[in-house]
Amino acid sequence: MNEPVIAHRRPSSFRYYRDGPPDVVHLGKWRLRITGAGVTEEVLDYEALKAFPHVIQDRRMVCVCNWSVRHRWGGVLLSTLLAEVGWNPDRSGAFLRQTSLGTMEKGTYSSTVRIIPAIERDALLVDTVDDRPLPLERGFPLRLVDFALYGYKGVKGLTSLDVTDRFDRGYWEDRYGYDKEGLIRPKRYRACDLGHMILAETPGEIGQI
Ligand SMILES: Nc1nc2c(c(=O)[nH]1)N[C@H]1C(S)=C(S)[C@@H](COP(=O)(O)O)O[C@H]1N2
Ligand SMILES: [Mo]
Repeated sequence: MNEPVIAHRRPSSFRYYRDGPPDVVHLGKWRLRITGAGVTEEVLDYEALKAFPHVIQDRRMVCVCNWSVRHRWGGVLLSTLLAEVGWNPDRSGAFLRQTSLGTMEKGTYSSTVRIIPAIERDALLVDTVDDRPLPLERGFPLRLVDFALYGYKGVKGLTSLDVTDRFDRGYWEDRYGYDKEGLIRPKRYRACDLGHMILAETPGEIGQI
């Protein structure tokens, strides 16, 4: 995991380092397409997404480059959306491949997570942060976050979710051999919100701090 050193000083410059936020997203044209093995294909527009129950979660997100931040994240539970498309652990794919809108110049960003643990951990399709719509660079209009996993496992500027039988490698896994699982490791992280280092004592979500 050789991350450039600048990550420790300026986490913001590392938040969109693959594709970059799109210059603009037209909400009227934006769609979330859910497809894949053993689910009913569905294409949701923003209004349809907003019709699902909106939950707020106060949780810490952690980047593999050793910084973290706690926010009030708002959105739709992944379990809600998967129930909507008829995902069933017995006959649907076990993995979820997420793909971003991306940019013309740099292409898209993708990552795949395990569905069952994500559901059990109340993974969230986030559309607000600290009670405001996500800014473009934070992933407007939608991003997935599983808080037990490093940030690179959650795609910002999300436009498609594909249920699959394969645990595909995503951008960073392919390119730099990042761990496909992406489970947060016990060690010290900089808490940007607190302005000091914190110690994660167990693998997975940093819940208490
Ligand atoms: N589309 C897209 N999503 C992405 C990334 C990216 O480069 N492109 N970076 C990931 C990484 S490495 C992290 S740590 C988080 C950063 O989220 P933040 O902007 O809310 O800090 O977004 C993740 N999702
Ligand atoms: Mo990251």
